Amino acid sequence: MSASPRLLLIYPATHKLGWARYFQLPSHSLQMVAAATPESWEVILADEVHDEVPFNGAFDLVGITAMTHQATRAYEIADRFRGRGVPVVLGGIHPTVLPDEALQHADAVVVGEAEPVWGELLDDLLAGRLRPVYRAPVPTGDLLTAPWPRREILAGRRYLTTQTVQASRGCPYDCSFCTVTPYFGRSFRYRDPADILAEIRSFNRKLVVFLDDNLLGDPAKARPILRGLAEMNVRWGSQTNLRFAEDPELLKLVAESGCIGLFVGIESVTGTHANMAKSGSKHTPADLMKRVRDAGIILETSIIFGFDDHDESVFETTVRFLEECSPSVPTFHILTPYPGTALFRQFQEEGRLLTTDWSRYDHSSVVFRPRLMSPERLHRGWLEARREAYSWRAVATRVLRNPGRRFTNLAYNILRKGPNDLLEEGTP
Ligand code: B12
Repeated sequence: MSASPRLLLIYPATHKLGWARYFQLPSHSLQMVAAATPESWEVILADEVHDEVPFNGAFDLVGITAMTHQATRAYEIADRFRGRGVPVVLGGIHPTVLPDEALQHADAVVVGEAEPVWGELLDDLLAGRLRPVYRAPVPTGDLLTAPWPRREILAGRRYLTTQTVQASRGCPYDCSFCTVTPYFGRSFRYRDPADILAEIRSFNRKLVVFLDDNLLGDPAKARPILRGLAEMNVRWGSQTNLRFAEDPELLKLVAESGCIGLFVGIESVTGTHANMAKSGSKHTPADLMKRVRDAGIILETSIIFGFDDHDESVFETTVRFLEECSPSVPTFHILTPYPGTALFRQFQEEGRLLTTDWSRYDHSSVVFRPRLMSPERLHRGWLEARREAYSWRAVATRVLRNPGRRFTNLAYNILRKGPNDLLEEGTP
């Protein structure tokens, strides 16, 4: 083994992105693994969105992260390194949920968060006693202690921003299709606000992106962060759910703290999944969306097609609803039963999974048999809804109806419109 052991961390990519690669966010997961790595190790990143994987390089260990849609590519890369005798560790959401599958392509799998087990794994590797599974304890409590990500590993590549921050892990909800709560358990942990704000103060640009599942999910925990942000001259965006807009004072604080955009899951506008468990609200999603829009915040809404009570009329109903509410940037997804979720178990038990080719678990393919329409109809409806929502007329209407940040809004719509125009019919 060399004097300073060398660790290669890989973010697998499933396809080439062209110019769009400059608008991507860097892998926070791998920056956190790097941060948990002792300084005695040299850490090298291969982000396949930007780089070729250095298959012939000299490394003591290769670590690969994988969401489900990346798993097939992650396994291909792992097999090539192992073919040369380089040990490979797989981690992230997919290997955590299916460690036995991942172990067919790796010398070790990290189940759960890296921080509690990564140091031990590296020690074991150097001592020649690597175990197959390193299982982090299921998180408990409400305090998240984590080091700052190691951003130096990103040097030399152009991203939308490298100023990404994670303030919390987990989510208070447990939606049947989502991996987050099965993965993190019911714990919803926030970092100490002083530490979050210190990290943001260390930045030299204005734009900050929070990578949280639900930044405003616990308003009492979010308020000190927002108050701190309001005193800095930053602009930020994140993911959350609409419930925060029920409280006019919280909405005002969010706007005053420099929030420019929020990504929220609407999930469905009809049937039992309409606004999901996140409902219980006295307000309709349409009302909450209007409040956010009036506060000058860009709202990116996510819609899922394919729930069991969705028939062919869902596409038309959804597009009309979105025309009515005019969220700044609507996005559409095909229901995807990720392994580890209640939805996956349900479809497996009902014999409705059409494939376990993980590369197709990307929200753009139909991987299960829908209840009230054919897979082809679901795929076509999704495609047509996207095209209709991104016609120039629809884009112009949305931009005109959103009072705040018209230029950013238009630019964001054009960015989203590009891939929609290129969509092809083809296989569901
Ligand atoms: C931020 C985020 C994004 C960002 C950034 C992604 C990026 N560049 O990494 C954006 C918005 C681009 C995005 C896009 C998508 N995302 Co996303 N995203 C998230 C989110 C909210 C946080 C991920 C994150 O960075 N967390 C912070 C890091 C530090 O935590 P972590 O990933 O858990 O990593 C820790 C451990 O897992 C472990 N670990 C991770 N990797 C490795 C590797 C090794 C070697 C080791 C040892 C350990 C280890 O250690 C880390 C530190 O403890 C998660 C939800 C979640 N909580 O995971 C969804 C999530 C990961 N996304 C998901 C999905 C589906 C997508 C999309 C496919 C959706 C779509 N079709 O548009 C796309 C795919 C984009 C792509 N790059 O191909 C799903 C994945 C489900 C699954 N089973 O695969 C999640 C879980 C959300 C969900 N609701 O289920 N996403």
